[in-house]
Amino acid sequence: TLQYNSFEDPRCEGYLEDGRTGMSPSTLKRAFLNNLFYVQGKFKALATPNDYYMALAYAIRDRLLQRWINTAAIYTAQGSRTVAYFSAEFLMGPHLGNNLINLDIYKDVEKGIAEMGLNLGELLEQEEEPGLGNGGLGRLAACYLDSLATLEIPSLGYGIRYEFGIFDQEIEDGWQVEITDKWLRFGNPWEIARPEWAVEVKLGGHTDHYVDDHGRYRIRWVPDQQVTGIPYDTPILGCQTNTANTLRLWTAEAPESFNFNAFNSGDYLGAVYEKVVSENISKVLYPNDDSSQGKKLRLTQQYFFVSCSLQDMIRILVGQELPLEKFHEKFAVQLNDTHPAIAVAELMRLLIDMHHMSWDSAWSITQRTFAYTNHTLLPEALERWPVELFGSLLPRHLEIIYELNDRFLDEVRIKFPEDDSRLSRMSLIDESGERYVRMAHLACVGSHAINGVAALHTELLKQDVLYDFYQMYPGKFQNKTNGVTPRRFMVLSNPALTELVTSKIGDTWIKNLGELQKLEAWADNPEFQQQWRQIKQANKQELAAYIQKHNGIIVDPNSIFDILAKRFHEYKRQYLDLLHIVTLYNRIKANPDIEITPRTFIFGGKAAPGYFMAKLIIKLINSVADVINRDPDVRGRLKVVFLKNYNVKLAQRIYPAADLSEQISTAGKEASGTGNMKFALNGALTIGTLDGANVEIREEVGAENFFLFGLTAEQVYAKRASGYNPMEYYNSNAELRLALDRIASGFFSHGDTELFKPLVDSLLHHDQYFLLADYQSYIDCQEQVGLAYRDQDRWTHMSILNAARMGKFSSDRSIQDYCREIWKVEPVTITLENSEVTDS
Ligand code: B1N
Repeated sequence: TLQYNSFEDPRCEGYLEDGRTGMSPSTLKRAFLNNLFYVQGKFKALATPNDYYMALAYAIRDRLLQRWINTAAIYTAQGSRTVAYFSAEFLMGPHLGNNLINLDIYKDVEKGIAEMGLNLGELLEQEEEPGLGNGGLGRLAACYLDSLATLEIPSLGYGIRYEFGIFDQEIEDGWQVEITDKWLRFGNPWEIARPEWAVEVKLGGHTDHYVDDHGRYRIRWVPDQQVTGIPYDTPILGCQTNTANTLRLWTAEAPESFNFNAFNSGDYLGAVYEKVVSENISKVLYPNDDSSQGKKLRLTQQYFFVSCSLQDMIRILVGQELPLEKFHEKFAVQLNDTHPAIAVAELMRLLIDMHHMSWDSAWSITQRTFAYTNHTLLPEALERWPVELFGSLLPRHLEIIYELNDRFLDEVRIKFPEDDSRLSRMSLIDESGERYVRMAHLACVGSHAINGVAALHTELLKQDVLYDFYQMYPGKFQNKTNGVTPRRFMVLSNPALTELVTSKIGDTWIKNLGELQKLEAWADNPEFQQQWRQIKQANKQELAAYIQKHNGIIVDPNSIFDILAKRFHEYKRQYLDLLHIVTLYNRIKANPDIEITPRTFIFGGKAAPGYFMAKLIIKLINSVADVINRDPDVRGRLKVVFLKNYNVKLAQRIYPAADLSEQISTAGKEASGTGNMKFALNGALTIGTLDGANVEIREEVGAENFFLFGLTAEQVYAKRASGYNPMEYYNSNAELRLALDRIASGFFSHGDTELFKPLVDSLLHHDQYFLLADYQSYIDCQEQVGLAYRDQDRWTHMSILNAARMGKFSSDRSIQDYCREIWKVEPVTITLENSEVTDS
């Protein structure tokens, strides 16, 4: 249909534009109205905001499909080497706005929508975000998919299509309440089901050892359950390229022929029950960040998506008429933490049992296929499965792991003779008490590369958590500092700053973030400084309006917006931020005329539903907010706000409005952090410890543009080793004592001295995360922040330099490093001209 041909847009040069691919404003408008009518079955008089959102989403999806199909066609024709990113979490955030940015039609669409009397911002608000992740780890996977597509790297994201993603957080009486996230309620216009590529996954049962017809010794897995995995594909568009890669997420269903016997014998309910059990596998995301629960359903989820994905890759390989021996040449598989580490045993099983390969060939392919990223040093997050539980679900994999372990420990014995304690430390099976399968060890042994996510983290891995593995395989260890995508976290979320930057240095920084450095030339230009400040001010006003709407609190956009937004965890030390707030409050109470740079303290974040202390900290923040925000003595100098339901959508509002980014974890605990990068990119200054990527951020922006406080990781270890006593700090620091006493006294809990007792006691008697040790240093540093903010020219200068020096923290840089140093994969250019697909 050439009915809507339009040649008025220069981007369309070289191919004919039609109603489904054209990007000129008139074509887009027409497509939008067509979709409203033909897909939503509505016209303007009856349409709801959601109908409009859907109509626009489908109009944009049409534009993606052409790129997507071309991309797949070219990868297939060329047999391109492909990255498979295995992750239990993909925290994508809303798609529509991002796709408009990457197609470079945001402004045109905004204008076209406005001409129809609608508001693009309101339509974007309609999208339910796919919250299929907890925090940094899931969001990193999403940023990496964006960069892979932008860099034109053939890649697939593989994961689980959870029916319920991360819970929605409500606040009732100051407490967190969890609500199920029904993100699929109104349908998902961005995915396409591919039932024709369904695969079967076996579970449970036992193994049979037998001799086959040719007299060969074989092993057969006799499972007692089977589920079907259905892939759902979402296109992942690169920025200003034609590349559209795929995120392939698996849904679990009961097999077509499930429990035929039960059904025939009239046990209808029994048969339906089995269907329910199968479908539970992809029902819900485990809401824990940085901890592992050891639940069988979680292991089932992990195995389910890994098995589906590896079988899918074998289908692709066979489809391209490549032999299985080339699996590692076709695919580079990245294991996003140990959640998919069972893939090591599953690929072995598929190659040996299903495809009759020898152990040695299979092992060589497996090791050359996988690489493993570690994301945490926290002991409670290191995954291990009780051997019995593991064997009841995956009996064949347990045998494979035992065999792998025998061979691996032989290797260790050769390299380190007569060192039994090393053998037991390194074994894939922990046999110190109840026996466990150690997933990090499996990942290390089965991978050719092992990486941490920031320089300090990688060093600590080598010195501590994976010390023995580093001694065994020093060449496997690498650092890959995390990064974030500037498309979503700047271009989409901070359009005013994007425009200002582009007006000075052109727009190539969007795909080459190092170019932001050119802004340094403007850092002291008064006019530029003023524009920079005005934009921050406007962003703060927008957030202030959001706060007023959602919290009913009026905040002052001239105050410092001091923001801590991330998952709640004791090691992230939201509680330390609170101690600062209570200290300032105490100073005001003692001296109502004291000069204090006005601040608005903003918190956002979810706590794992079973994490009592984290939930109590949320309650304490809200309780302190209630008192401080009402107290007339404070006279507007302090405000405390807890923004509920922190997610990608809200994060996009928060970063552009921040003056101060709180990155205050105990040194040695935060593997990297990525929020730290997003804040700084948007011109916030950081107050932080020497932890995770903070170290590198400070290196890049310069020590004079970073508010540093607290013990180093080394000092923390030394203090712990020499016997840390938090009570000494309490006894010797009057302001600290006053702050803790105020909390303990029931002042923030209507006189109830029991409510926050667990929090106060944990600090006084354990203080696992060294809050009291870092308290004074933090308070002093915050004093410096307050002073610096009073000199607006100095502050703006620092803010500009922070943004200008964020080049290193683009996920494009991270992905380029992975491509070069781990995956050995090259870009493939996608053209739309003269392709089979578009000529039809
Ligand atoms: O991964 C992020 C890092 O920037 C953060 O510092 C790190 O805390 C985070 C079990 C995790 N590590 N481990 C997890 C998530 C879910 C789960 O079930 C562990 N998340 C991180 C990206 O590198």
